[in-house]
Amino acid sequence: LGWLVIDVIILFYTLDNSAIQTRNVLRGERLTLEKGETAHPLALAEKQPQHQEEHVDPETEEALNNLLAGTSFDVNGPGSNGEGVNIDPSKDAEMKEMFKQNQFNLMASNLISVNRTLPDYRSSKCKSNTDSINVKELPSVSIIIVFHNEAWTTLLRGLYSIIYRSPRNLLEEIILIDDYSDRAHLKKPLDLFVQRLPVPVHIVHLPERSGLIRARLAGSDIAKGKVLLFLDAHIEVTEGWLPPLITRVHEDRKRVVAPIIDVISDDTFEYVTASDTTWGGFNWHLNFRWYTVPEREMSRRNYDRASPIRTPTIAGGLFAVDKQFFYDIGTYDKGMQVWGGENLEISFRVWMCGGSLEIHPCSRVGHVFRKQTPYTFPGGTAKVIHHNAARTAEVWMDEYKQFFYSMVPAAKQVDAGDVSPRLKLRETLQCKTFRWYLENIYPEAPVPATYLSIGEISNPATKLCFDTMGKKTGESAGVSPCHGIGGNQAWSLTKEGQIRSDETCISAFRGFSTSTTIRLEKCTVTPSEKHIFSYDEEKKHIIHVQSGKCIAVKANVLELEDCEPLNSQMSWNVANYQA
Ligand code: UD2
Ligand code: MN
Repeated sequence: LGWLVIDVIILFYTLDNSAIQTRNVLRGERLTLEKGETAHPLALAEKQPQHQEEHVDPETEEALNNLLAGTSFDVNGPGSNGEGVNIDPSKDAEMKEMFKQNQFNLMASNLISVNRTLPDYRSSKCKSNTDSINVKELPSVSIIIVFHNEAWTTLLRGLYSIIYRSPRNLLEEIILIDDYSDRAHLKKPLDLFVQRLPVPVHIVHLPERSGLIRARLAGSDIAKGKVLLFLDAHIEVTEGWLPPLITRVHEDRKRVVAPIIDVISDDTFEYVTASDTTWGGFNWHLNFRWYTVPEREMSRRNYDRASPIRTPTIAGGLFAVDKQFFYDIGTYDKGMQVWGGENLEISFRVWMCGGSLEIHPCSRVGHVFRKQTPYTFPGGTAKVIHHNAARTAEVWMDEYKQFFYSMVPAAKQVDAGDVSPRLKLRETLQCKTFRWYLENIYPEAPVPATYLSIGEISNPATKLCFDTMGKKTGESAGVSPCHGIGGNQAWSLTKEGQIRSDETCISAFRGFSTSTTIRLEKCTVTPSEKHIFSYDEEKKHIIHVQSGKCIAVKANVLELEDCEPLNSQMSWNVANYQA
């Protein structure tokens, strides 16, 4: 038995070495893989590079060689197995300077092999489910990656991870859309480099800055695969990531399916797995947000953590969709610019127009989440983001767009452009209402499906309004002079009796003193008694239902007191109140 063990160890050792050589082969020589062949490194080792005549100008060749000379292909080098890399403090200044280029630690990325190893993060259930998929029966996939000024090593690491970890016969092609970058490495050297990869890669260099939405459409328009799969340009896919996504789309072409998006640290490039009980939602700002999957959805899945999560929204960057279905439901809104908003737009549209959205917990893709965007927003960052979000609100949110405009008053000042073609699309597809979406798909949403008011809550005597003062939880709820533009003074009284501003609720809090203060707390899906209030329109009282006491303004904070009809500090106007 001892010898057997040693034999096995030696066998693995040699296998591993040949894998390393293969990966080196990919550096500079042209390899082609036929459909049906796998791109596994060991299979590639058997392949002979083809020495075709290339007519490459020497300058490009030299530029590529220079780039590759500075590129690590050492699978066992720093960062292998998904580990992070720490930069020596002596290089701190240089590291910080390089960080600015992409808003992630480029120096760390450049030290890590572009084909580094990653652990197989899947549960055993996921593994066996995926192993039982017959890949030959699945349709082919066009992977579409758009980028503006992406770094060389992150882009390559994404490409290698796809090539090594995807069944070759599923991969129709990889389409790269260069959204008018101005970095030399993304031009001719990249063109030449991708020709040498063992799967077909097409590059389109867009003649003007188009934004990620129109860039993705440039990709989908030329895609030959039956399924489209969009990815950001700074990702790494993990073992077994592809078949589960494609299987779900294949079984039902109206499903749009995303992987779990793991975190590649922007600081060390460590691969950190994300929770498998997280789904996508959104808040009043129309920001995409991650939330814990509610009990309702866990039980629908019979508590099977390998089973897909029906999610209200997707983050937007990584998802698979049937190409025909993507076109049937109106691709993207071409009126959106640069970045932002398209993720909620496609999420609302898919659900409201007869499709569904899923997160597949057996598919994991790492993504470098950044704290800031590194690139320019032609037209101004806020303006672009408000423009895109306003288009989503105008087309899809019906009366609920009020929540967005109350919270983000600046968005009202921005020209949303012509939304009539999108409204027409909604009409043609006979999509359901936003209320239907909130009631049936996302009852946990911070935007309440049924509400009695939306707008400011003001005390006429003092001209003070309920105000979160930008605080979230644990603090006394404040008031400040009414300014009439919403934002921190935007509140909604919901049918259930919550008084909420986005995700923050007011709550009756009885501390050690005899008085009861009103505090800010995170809203819960089912409100507890401390969160339940009612409005007496005649007396203008806001009453904490359980105690029967009234909210009064006292020295710039809110308190609960015995209700008195003549106390002007207990008198409230609730904007847009409708019982
Ligand atoms: C998230 C999504 C992203 C997109 C965005 C909202 C994930 C992991 N990422 O932001 O895909 O849905 O939310 O719009 O879900 N790019 C261009 N042209 C531009 C701007 C960006 O090609 O004008 C590229 C960029 O290089 C990148 C991709 O679009 O490859 C997404 O941009 P990002 O990585 O800055 O967005 P992210 O991850 O913050
Ligand atoms: Mn990204």
